[in-house]
Amino acid sequence: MEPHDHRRGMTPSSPELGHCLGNAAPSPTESVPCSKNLVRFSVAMPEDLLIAFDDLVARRGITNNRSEVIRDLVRDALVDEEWDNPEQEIVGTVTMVYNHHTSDLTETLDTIQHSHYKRIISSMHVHLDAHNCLEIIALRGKSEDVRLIADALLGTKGVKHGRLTTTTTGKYL
Ligand code: NI
Repeated sequence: MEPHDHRRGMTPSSPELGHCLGNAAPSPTESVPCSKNLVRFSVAMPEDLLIAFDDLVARRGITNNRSEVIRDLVRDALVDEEWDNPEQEIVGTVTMVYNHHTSDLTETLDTIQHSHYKRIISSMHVHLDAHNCLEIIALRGKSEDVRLIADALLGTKGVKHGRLTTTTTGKYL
């Protein structure tokens, strides 16, 4: 697979990127890796959308500011894009809760996991009480494979609640 570069060939001198701030140390409110150049650009949006955005920034706490929240949103979009490519190597976690007394359930979940041991890189089992179990499974592989494994686990009869959390290897962020 082609290594993909989300910067799409733009360099800090590209006019689209505006003024490059160089490697100056970030301000206390800017949590940006020092190894990456910061570039300023202006954004136009409807006023009511900006008001709603600022409310979102405020809800994220005092360490956040517009720039940090925009960076997070862009990274979220890029991770979603990685997942949209079935061939892309991604990372995800499956979280599920089930009653281990349910007939065949534990065995079925175990069989699925053994069938995909190369893609399941870690798992944690928590006995929540006398009946309920919490299982957290970390997966790494092509997004289509990870989705299939997650669907098989979460679709197993008797799983009370479960969710696939989609994240990234971090290589392209
Ligand atoms: Ni248990």
